[in-house]
Amino acid sequence: DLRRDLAIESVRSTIVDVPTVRRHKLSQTSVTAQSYVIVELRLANGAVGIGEAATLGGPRWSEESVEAMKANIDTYLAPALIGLAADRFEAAGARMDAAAKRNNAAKAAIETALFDAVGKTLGIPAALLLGGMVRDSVPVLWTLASGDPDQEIEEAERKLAARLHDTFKVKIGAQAPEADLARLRRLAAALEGRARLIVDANQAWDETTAARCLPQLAELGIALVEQPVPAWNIGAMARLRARPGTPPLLADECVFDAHDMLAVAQAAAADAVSLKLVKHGGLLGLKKVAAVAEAAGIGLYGGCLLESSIGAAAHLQVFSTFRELAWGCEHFGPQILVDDLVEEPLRFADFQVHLPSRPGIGVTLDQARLRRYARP
Ligand code: MUC
Ligand code: MG
Repeated sequence: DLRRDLAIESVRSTIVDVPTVRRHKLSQTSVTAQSYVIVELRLANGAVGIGEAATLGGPRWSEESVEAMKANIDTYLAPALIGLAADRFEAAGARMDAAAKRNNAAKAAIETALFDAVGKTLGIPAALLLGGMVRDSVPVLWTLASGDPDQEIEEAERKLAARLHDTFKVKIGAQAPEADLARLRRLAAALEGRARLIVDANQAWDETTAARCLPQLAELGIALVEQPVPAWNIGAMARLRARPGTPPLLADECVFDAHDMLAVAQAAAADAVSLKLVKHGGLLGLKKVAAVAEAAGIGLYGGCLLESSIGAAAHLQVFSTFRELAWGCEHFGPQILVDDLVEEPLRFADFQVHLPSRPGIGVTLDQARLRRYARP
């Protein structure tokens, strides 16, 4: 019977390092390769589901590293699931939470593999297990993060000409605010009337610096400012947001679980929230955070941690189910890697990334590429 066939038989985790096409610089780190844990989860019926946990520069963006994730998946999370029916998604979440605190990216990779395996078994996209699709493509931005404005303008021009991206997120905070403002002035002037700009400071500023710089960003036409102050400082986000001349604020590192989202909503500390599997612990956790945001009138933004087509496809499955996704998404990750990990990469066209139509999360792991990028 189906229940017995769906029993989780084994979980395999592999660390991979995939080089990026250029250096990607954030306030707290800089990378030339992306490291992921790829999960392959096998059911008794032979179906294999896949999932991905992304990091950015080791345990610097958040506390999880690929090495820690692999250890915790192999030692604690996978053993807690063996024998459970793969379609008991909430029960699997409860078992994983009992086996390990937080470890949200590791849990998300496993839960993604559950949705993929069950979707493949039933011959349906994972989105149908999450409420069903409202859309089959999502507007997708590109991130400018070399730190060199000449290179960034040239890169943006190429993306615009290819009709791939017309919104750009600029990573700021790695240098003095005045240097970033000068850089943004150049980008805004070069792209005026043709592209929309947002910025992400990755917690780099204190409240005083943010109070000084935010009105200048608004004057430059910056449409959204992501996590200008440290994640713990929700009070500062709320006070900044209440000041006249502050552009809309996007919560990123300050919202991991639904309780964080509730605190941000109660403090009126954000206009939008960046939704990411690595933060919310899985597709169901991501939907719960989104529901709290929706209840508070906070807009949804489809966030990323530079995932490959595996992680991006998983995000698209859940993003496709939202009635409103006001700010589109940023799943440009597959395009910044020198190579992808799947047989058919996601399709980027007309400023959108398209939901794959195959069962599960919709992509197939390329075993040869997995071996090529696997850490020895
Ligand atoms: C972040 O903080 O948003 C997403 C895109 C990017 O360039 O960095 C990441 C993480
Ligand atoms: Mg961010």
